[in-house]
Amino acid sequence: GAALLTLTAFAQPATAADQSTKQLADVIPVPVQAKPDPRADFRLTPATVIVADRDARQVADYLGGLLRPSTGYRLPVVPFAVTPKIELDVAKTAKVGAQGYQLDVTKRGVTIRANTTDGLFAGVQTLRQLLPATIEAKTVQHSRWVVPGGSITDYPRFGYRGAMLDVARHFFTPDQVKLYIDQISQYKINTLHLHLADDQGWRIEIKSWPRLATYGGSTEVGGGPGGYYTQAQYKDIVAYAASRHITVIPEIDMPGHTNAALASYAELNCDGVAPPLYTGIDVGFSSFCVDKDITYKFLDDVIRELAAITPGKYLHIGGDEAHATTEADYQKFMGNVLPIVAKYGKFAQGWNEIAKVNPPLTTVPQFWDTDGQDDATAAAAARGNKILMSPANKAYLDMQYNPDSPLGLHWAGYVEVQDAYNWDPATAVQGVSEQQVAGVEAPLWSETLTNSDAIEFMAFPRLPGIAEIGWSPRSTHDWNTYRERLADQAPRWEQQGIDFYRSPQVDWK
Ligand code: TNX
Repeated sequence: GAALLTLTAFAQPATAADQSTKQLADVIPVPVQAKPDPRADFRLTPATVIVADRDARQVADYLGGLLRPSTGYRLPVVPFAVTPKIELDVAKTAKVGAQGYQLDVTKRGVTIRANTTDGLFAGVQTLRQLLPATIEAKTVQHSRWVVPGGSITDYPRFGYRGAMLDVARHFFTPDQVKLYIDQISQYKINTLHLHLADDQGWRIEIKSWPRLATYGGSTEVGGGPGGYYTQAQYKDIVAYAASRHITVIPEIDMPGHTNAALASYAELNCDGVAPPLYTGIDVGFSSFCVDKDITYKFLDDVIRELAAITPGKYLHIGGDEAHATTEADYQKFMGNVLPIVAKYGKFAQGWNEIAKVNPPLTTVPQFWDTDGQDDATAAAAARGNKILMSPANKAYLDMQYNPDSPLGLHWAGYVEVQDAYNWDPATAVQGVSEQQVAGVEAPLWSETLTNSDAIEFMAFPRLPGIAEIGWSPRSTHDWNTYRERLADQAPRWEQQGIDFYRSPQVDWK
């Protein structure tokens, strides 16, 4: 992206080609309803102000931060309505619910109204995509900043639209996590699930068990130096995510995927012997000692400390691939741990294996299978648990696109851009219907990924497809129109420096 950024920065003043060629619905995720009014285009000029009262101030500042570098305009945030304006208004807004927004574009300005600041933020992401791609540049551009006229009414199909980042197999720094937060938030992703502990690394400071981070976090897949977040750094990531209207859900995987913890404290092992740190990519060989009291004292401490620094309602306790734990032990273990989560005021999320233990109805099993079928998940849905959809052969961003992809795994198959888009959460799992679905999540496991370029290459362009499935109405689902809107994102990603995969399935702009 850097080379192109320079080119664009010195490009000639705007030609007709970059004037208001945008259509009002030319957005990902595609809005619920868009009524274009071609006589009502709005042109952003040096005179434009951002109108926002106290409630809308944070989103207004964020919007100003997006628009100022490339326009070079002052775009002051003012508390009174003057024109030309972009007005952000938290006010009772019919039809759009807690996360939606109403966006109106006239010659005199743009108004975004929402019931909540989350809704305003979503509306700002839409406005951003309605401007020319050069709006994403980091230096002043000579573009005509035209927003197509008309009205959008928009709200999500599912309340939960997530991305997961595995910081355990390879560690990613707070800045790398923040960059990903910025990238995913443009597609109205509202949850970041951080996979904080696995066999290869423990990535969060726990003050009562300090060796988890200092020793258990000291390496990663391939034997590199690893790393961990101090609680202060974690809180800073959580706050940064909140500023992008994203809730962080931290995961400590258990009872399997626990070698890093077992290596850090010998007393957590049934035989009292700490195994060595692990830097390979096998799964299913480790387990907490289900019959030892210290296991639950330990988990009480971990969950207490993690709950205290996590404002969101959910803690993810993993539960997947516990091949080194017997079925009876798994039941006993989860029977002991789920009440600890509740004791610290949180609800549990877990991989779909957790459905086997008849968890409280507030527990959210996350479906990750590939065959669209799991009796325990269907039974949990029938009891009233909401199910989160991450079918690995559709939603796993760490799957290779094709056999030649330089990064990724393929145990769930190859997942091209069209595969990641062409599925429906309401029919993805037998016995789980639309009303029983919490939403969608795109997990990015990091066995083969070591830096932000790698994250970007795997997430883009598949993540926007998952985001659209989670947000846009079922009736809008259409690969042919989607792939055209997706092609339009490419110049934005180039401006943003996103190193995306140029799938041959899309005619990139
Ligand atoms: C399966 S998905 C796992 C992870 C791996 C991933 C790689 C799941 C719940 N467990 O431990 O990282 O496959 O794709």
